[in-house]
Amino acid sequence: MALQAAFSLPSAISTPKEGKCTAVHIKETSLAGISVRDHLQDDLLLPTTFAKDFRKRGVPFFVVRAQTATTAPIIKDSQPEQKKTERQFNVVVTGASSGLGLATAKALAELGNCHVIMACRNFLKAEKAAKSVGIPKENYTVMHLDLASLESVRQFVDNFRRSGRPLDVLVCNAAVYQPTAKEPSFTAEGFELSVGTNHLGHFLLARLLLDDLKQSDYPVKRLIIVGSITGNTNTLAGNIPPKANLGDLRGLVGGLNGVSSSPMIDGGEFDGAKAYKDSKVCNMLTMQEFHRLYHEETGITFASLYPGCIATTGLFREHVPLFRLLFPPFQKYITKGYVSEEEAGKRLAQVVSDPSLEKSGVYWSWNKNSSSFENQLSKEASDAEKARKLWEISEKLVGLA
Ligand code: LMG
Ligand code: NDP
Ligand code: PMR
Repeated sequence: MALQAAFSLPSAISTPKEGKCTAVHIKETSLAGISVRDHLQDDLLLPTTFAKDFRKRGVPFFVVRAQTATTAPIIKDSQPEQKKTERQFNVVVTGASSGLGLATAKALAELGNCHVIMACRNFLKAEKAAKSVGIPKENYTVMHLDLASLESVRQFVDNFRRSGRPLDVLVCNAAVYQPTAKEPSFTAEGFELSVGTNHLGHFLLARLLLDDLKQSDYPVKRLIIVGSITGNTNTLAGNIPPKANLGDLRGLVGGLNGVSSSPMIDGGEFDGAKAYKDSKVCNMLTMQEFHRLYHEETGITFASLYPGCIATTGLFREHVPLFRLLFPPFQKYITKGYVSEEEAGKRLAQVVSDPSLEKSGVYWSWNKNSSSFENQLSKEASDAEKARKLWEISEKLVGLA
């Protein structure tokens, strides 16, 4: 309830009028003990210089503090002259045609001054999805990206650069999950599909776009890679078999091709559910290696997150029908780990632009009150040596080394 109340306040949300402000207005509201205020004394809540800098420069953001749901103060002190020249805040979201990616695109567009580049494999589906959730035309562009093809990743980067838009935030969100596949399938370059798409495609994309992020002159520069609880064996969910385990990475070294090497990172027999969980471990390790190598030098924030169990998304499309039927009520009423797509999208949107979530190298999670906190990763998902090895092998596989 508190979780819903924190963000599902459509009637209390109004979009800013042209030229006036860039953040979301939330009227005086109190729900389930949660107070959401319009004229928030934000300087009490945020590191002051930081918050002021954000406001002056017109960065749209959500603010959520421990035990209290709040929303971004309105930018009142911006000069009108500044407004005229202020550019949109540009965020690339992969896999924005459904589920979490689409909900995030919607939440970002609602901030007002944000332009979402929806990087999707199915152009028409993405266009329809954007329209169906009511994202205004001026707040999004669909660009083709098939993460299961490294050629397509390179093509996307070229197209994006040709668009002339600066890049402020990259969100690596897309994923495939094949829990019922008996045999592996492969990407264009012959990597097992789940790790090939979820990890290697994103690895190349993020590496190539790092230069663009570096060039951003916005106060917010972030690279976010979506992780998950199921890749973390320090949790109950991460202990449901098959468990993630990258082993000594021998299958990855061999190229995951299922011919001269195993299609699995650890060199074992193919298991689609495990391959997905392994890919999420790769996502979380990659974020940490980016942080270690580039945070200090570039000032870019690198982060990962577990948005909650969004049991209704297309991720489970290949699962057996009985699972798809029982999984949402199971998560809602038994584990209580369920979150709606809308709520999860708002969480990811916070990681994109909220100044209080600026810290780099963090794996964010949310508690029952929908307050964000820095979560602990499992031993394997925080193994610095494995992160380094994964980075080096991945570089070779995607042709960067
Ligand atoms: C596996 O199959 C594959 O076998 C494996 O290879 C891999 O691909 C894996 O991670 C992917 O998927 C999935 C699934 C098939 O198998 C399982 O999940 C095994 C466990 C199922 C056992 C169910 C018992 C669960 C006990 C939960 C807690 C106890 C609750 C007690 C009930 C109290 C009621 C008040 O199986 C299925 O497809 C069906 C299983 C669906 C999984 C979701 C669990 C549902 C549990 C029942 C929930 C009922 C919800 C009702 C809510 C109403 C409450 C008021
Ligand atoms: P969805 O299936 O709804 O969304 C996945 C998106 O990825 C879709 O837009 C899909 O495109 C896109 N995609 C798949 N393959 C490719 C590809 N080759 N190239 C480009 N895009 C591709 O699932 P979710 O929204 O649930 O998943 C989003 C993220 O959230 C994933 O990273 C997942 O691991 C993570 N996550 C999800 C949880 C959940 O409970 N659902 C829990 C924790 C993390 P298309 O629409 O064309 O199929
Ligand atoms: Mg899991 C607190 C308990 C919890 C949470 C938060 C999740 C999240 N799951 C929990 C518990 C359990 N799950 C239990 C007790 C079971 C046995 C019945 C169980 C089973 C289960 C299955 C079969 N759960 C699953 C599956 C999947 O196929 C999903 C998966 O592993 O995808 C890789 C899944 C998930 N459980 C979650 C989350 C978030 C998922 C979705 C996948 C993800 O993106 O990580």
